[in-house]
Amino acid sequence: MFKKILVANRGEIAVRVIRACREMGIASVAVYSEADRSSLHVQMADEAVLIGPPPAVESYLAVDRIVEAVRATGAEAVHPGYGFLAENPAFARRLEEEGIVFIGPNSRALALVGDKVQARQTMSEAGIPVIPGMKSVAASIDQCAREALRIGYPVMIKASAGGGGKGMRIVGSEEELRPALEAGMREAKSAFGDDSIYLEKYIEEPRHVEFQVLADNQGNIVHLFERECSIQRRHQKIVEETPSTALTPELRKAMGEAAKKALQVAGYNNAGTVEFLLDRNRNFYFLEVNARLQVEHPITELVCGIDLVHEQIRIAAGEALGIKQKDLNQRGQAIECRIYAEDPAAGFLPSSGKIVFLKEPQGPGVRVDSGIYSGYEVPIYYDPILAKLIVWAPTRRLAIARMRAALEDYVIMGIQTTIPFLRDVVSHPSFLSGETTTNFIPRHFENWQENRAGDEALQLALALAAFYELNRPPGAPPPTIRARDLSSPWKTLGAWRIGGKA
Ligand code: MV4
Repeated sequence: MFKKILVANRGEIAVRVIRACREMGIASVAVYSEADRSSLHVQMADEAVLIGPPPAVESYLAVDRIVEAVRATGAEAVHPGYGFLAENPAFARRLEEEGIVFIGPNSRALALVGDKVQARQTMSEAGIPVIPGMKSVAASIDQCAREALRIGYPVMIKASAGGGGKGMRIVGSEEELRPALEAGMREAKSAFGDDSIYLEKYIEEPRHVEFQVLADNQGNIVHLFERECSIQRRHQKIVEETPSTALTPELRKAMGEAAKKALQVAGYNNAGTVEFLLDRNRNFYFLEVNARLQVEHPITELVCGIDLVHEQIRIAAGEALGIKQKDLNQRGQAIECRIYAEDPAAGFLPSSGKIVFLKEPQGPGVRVDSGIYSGYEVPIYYDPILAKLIVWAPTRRLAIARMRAALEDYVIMGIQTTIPFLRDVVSHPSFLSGETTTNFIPRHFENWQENRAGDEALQLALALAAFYELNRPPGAPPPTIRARDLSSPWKTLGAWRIGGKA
């Protein structure tokens, strides 16, 4: 087993990986930018190396500086977390060449699944259902027009280098095709430096259901069932849960087998996720492979009783999987809400500044994967995710009740967060009934505004408490506001604008 691992990331995911290292008796090395000197991951790691200025290209994306930090600290392996260099084949290859273990898939498999057209081709040849569409990248507008007629409108334009919805366009008819192709290619070029595009049949109101897979270096492979991730806003996931309300045991089995097959034919190892779209008739189609530990991995951990980061590290160290498919099952329901530093009442504008007061929820079945603390200053440079609130309960009804209670208890003052919005999302009748498609947020939460408590005395009391907290002398006790004193204090506290941004 490794003695020392370098974590090439920041925020909650770096903290998550550092915790796993500590549990496994492995020393951890954090890397950080000048904007992250006082970040939680730096405080929690055994060692920390400053790798550059705030912009990610000069720090968290700077391969040479990360390799230098590995050399300087004597780490044997690198965990990339998600984002940054996690799915960069050149980074994985560089580490392979340097004799450093990349805790993730091999660079060949990474390159294969990162090319959407090549991945589609590979999966289709392996008998995995893919969305009807073109077999290779578009060569001309005329070819696209012919292919679109064959596929049948509406069609969707996608970037081959794509992902994340960039360069995507829905085309309803032949008249719209040319301008949409031109716009899609322009967007793909500027986002990925590659204007290759292709066409697929447009699936209306799909669900996004993904399967977690673990594959070791000896050829053993298991899936850890699905995550339902349909509740998204502009391709950013908001709420994820498992099991999905859409799957039957038969469908789950077929999709799980397809997910394993997909990674097998790609020559993949370590943890990976296979994304599928599910149409109204519950046909499933391969969408893409996420070649990393995902943000929403904890819900799988809670229902399967497996620590995915421990498994990733063991696989990377060359150990054979100790888990057999027949021993895996889904127990209860898990739900995750992503807590972002964004103002949901102002079009999800990023919100940065000092967290002047923090109270994280706790209780049975409540897990908070967090990268923040009271007094922490949220920098403007990076992804706005602050923390993830994950709950587990024996049933979906109880899990929702637990999530609602935990969101009520969650207080972050000083910056705006998505917490008030999430409270409304998990309370929505369509969420309760499991009617979660990718149209959920646009349909039910267009132009969301918080329904603030009208009680002015309550608002004043909370403002005073927050003011006191901001100016509290050293040694003085923190403000206490008791739930029984006020109707819904935490809800209002969480929403109250404090700290210069009001
Ligand atoms: C689609 C689709 C409908 N039809 N492809 C969005 C992100 C990218 N990875 C794939 N995406 C989609 N591809 C076809 N042929 C609808 C989406 C889509 C979507 C997919 C998953 C989760 C949320 C989504 C939100 C809007 C559109």
